Amino acid sequence: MDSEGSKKVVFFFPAFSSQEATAPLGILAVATPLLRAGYQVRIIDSTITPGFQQRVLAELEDALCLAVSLVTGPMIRETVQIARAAKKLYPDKPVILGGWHPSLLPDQTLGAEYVDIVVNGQGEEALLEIVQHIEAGESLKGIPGVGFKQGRQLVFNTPRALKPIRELPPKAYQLADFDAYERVCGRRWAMYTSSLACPFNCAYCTNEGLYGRKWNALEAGQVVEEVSDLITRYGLKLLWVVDDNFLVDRERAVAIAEGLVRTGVKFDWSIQASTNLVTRFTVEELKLLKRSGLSQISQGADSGSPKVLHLMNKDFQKLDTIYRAADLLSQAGIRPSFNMIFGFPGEGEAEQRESIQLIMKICRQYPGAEFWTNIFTPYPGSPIMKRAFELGLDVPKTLEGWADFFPRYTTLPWLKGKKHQRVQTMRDYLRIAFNRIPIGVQRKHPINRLVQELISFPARWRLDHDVYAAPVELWLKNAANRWFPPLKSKVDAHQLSAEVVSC
Ligand code: B12
Ligand code: SF4
Repeated sequence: MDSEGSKKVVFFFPAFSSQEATAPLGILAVATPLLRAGYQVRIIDSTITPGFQQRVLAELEDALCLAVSLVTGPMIRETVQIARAAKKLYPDKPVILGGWHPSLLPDQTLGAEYVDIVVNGQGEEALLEIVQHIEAGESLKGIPGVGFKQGRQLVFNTPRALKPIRELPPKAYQLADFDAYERVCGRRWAMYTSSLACPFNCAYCTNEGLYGRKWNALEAGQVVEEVSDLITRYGLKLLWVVDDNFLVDRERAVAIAEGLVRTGVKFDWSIQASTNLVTRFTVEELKLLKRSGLSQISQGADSGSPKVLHLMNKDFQKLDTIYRAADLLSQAGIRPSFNMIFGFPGEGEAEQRESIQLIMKICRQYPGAEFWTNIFTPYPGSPIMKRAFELGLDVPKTLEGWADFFPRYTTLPWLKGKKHQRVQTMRDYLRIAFNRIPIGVQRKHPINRLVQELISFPARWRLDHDVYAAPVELWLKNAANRWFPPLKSKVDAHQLSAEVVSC
């Protein structure tokens, strides 16, 4: 059967190499206008779909097109695999790429021979218009935010103006197979957005490129209504509000907490926010947020060095606010979760020590606090890219090349060999020195847990004294992992050392 008269759109979501599996919000967002316009939508997420390639090809047989959502990094591997297979079997069915990577590098992405169309930025209206034009056999010329091929020529229409979140339709959560995600991840959870953009512009962050800096948000009442409906309808235990900076409007945050407490819905939720905004709240207000279910705030502490924070364009965050945020959140019973970045241009061993000292101090003083570390990865579209190029960074020239970008590119021109090894070893010791709670549930073998507990003491000593030679504890940990693997690892995606995004 061909696609004559078809009203079907097939979405593919490639594995993002993380245990934190749940429904892809980008696809749920762009699916709603299609459903409203009478199109059928199929989502194939490789993380929960055995034999995903055959499934995509089978679904495509009577469909109009294939649409893929991806960010820079390992997701590109399966994107290329599926797009190539689709083009081979159905050369006339357009392959559309949307999401962060195509938005930040539209030219290079469209340059791949197996890509027909790219969407730059918000996709709700753009994709609907594309699909309607494909159905009608019309050219895509003039559809804002869209790049396409005309013969061998790449054509880019004018950019599409950003829509504030209040004007965007709700996400199509009804398409998500939460049972399947729960089987893979071990936890029944979903993502949700209540605001867009962030008023700041950290040098390593790509957000301004896609969403600008004009923070805009849903009214508290709408958030309360949508969230409580989601939790009860799908039996969710956890909601991760993936807003870039949830706490920009203090009164709105308090009103959301009050509203959620009033509904009586019981669930955990977590947010991303910068420490300077956390410290504007009183302990009483934070306790109210806690009563509403807020269990964790993920914050970009990023460095313990004022010099590096300045280089990161983070003067809005003083070191003191990191300590105060840890203190206030601990008093309120909300887990303070911090991200740290090692290897930012300009950081040396002295600054790395400052970061380690910050982590050690906070973790000792506030036992509930946790730190997630990353080695700096320079992403296209972030303000630091210019400096990274000056320092000798070389980036891939093709779409396929970016598949290995993360984590391979954590070996940087200014952080390689022994320097890189040292940072990796420090991070390994930090992982065992203090406990952290990932979203994905992986039940450790009891012996493994005991080993981890025992080696946490020497790990802390090493971090205190800056001694990393002959890392026997790490060998022990690896051996324990090999001999006593996690009790029930159902994770499909290959696990990397990916650690949460910074805010
Ligand atoms: C949730 C999230 C994750 C989750 C994903 C969970 C999941 N099940 O999907 C987890 C924790 C796994 C994760 C991991 C990582 N993430 Co992440 N993540 C996010 C976050 C916070 C929200 C994404 C989201 O769903 N947003 C809500 C949806 C509705 O918005 P959206 O994705 O922008 O979608 C819109 C458009 O992009 C477009 N669109 C999206 N898909 C499609 C598809 C089609 C066909 C079309 C037409 C349009 C379209 O239309 C949508 C609606 O307007 C973003 C930050 C952000 N502000 O978005 C970072 C972000 C996407 N992550 C980022 C990074 C760097 C990572 C990591 C590499 C971090 C790390 N060091 O470990 C890892 C690695 C991922 C991997 N291995 O590939 C970067 C990506 C930069 C880039 N160049 O791609 C971001 C932008 C953070 C940042 N500010 O730098 N991440
Ligand atoms: S890292 Fe966080 S605080 Fe900084 S600009 Fe990006 S979203 Fe905003």
